[in-house]
Amino acid sequence: MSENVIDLQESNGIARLTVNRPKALNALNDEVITALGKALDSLEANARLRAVLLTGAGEKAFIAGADITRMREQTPREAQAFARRALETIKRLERLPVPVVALVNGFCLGGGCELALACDWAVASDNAVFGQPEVQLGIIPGFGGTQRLPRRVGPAMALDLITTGRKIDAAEALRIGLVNRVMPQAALDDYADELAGQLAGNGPQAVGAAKRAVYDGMEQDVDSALALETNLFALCFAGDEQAEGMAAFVEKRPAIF
Ligand code: CO8
Repeated sequence: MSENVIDLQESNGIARLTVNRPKALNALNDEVITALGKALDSLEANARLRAVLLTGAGEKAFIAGADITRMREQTPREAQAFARRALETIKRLERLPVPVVALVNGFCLGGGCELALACDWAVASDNAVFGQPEVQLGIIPGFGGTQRLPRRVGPAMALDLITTGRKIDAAEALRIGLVNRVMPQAALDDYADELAGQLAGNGPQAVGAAKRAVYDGMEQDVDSALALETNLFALCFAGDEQAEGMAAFVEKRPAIF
């Protein structure tokens, strides 16, 4: 197994995960999913972690999908095992208690788009291209796209993208709410650092609770989800962060979490 199909760097609580197969436009295969799982072992054990940036190596692609040359040979059972393993790993990324930002620096197709959908934030370069082209290959999204895409952009637009397989540019991705921000490719890294710094400066317990309220809440009926929010809101008052955040406001100084 190639050791560096995922590159993980961390500085001041901000981790940067880079899928590193630029010759194959960072296509996802078993090795990448395994390496992503190992990187997640390290991130989950990191008490200093405040934010994660996920991107693809090179200037051309974020991730151009699952590796078609591998999938081509798969039996139904192998495809099911691959999809299950990838889904479990992607869910771990989504469930990290810190914000995860997809830095979409080019092609973001198929499984790549599905990985970006599991991130809390998506920031795209203006040359990014998005799509779920699976039906053009005779398959459907298998890394969560049929579920996360409609939750992100609504069922009508999700079905538009999934049943045509058409590609959209960054401007359209922004308009439909698939991404949060678009900027020139040369500005992407600076913006990512600024955003990660901003996210990392907020109360980490509060940010983690906010993620739980949103994701767990979306899986429940509204009354149960609102009760969950109330419980998590109340829990914020049991820790140190609320005291520091509110003291800082009253004392007219930045909060230090
Ligand atoms: N898988 C494997 N290799 C790829 C992939 C991919 N998804 N995408 C690009 N590559 C490779 C190309 O084969 C090429 O390799 P080589 O130089 O050896 O020929 C290299 O990357 C560069 O690509 P291109 O020469 O094609 O570059 P272009 O600029 O001409 O085109 C595109 C770029 C438009 C991105 C084009 O490469 C493309 O269409 N790629 C495929 C995109 C796609 O269909 N993605 C969806 C895949 S299906 C999927 O993701 C399903 C997820 C769920 C799986 C469930 C588990 C079973």
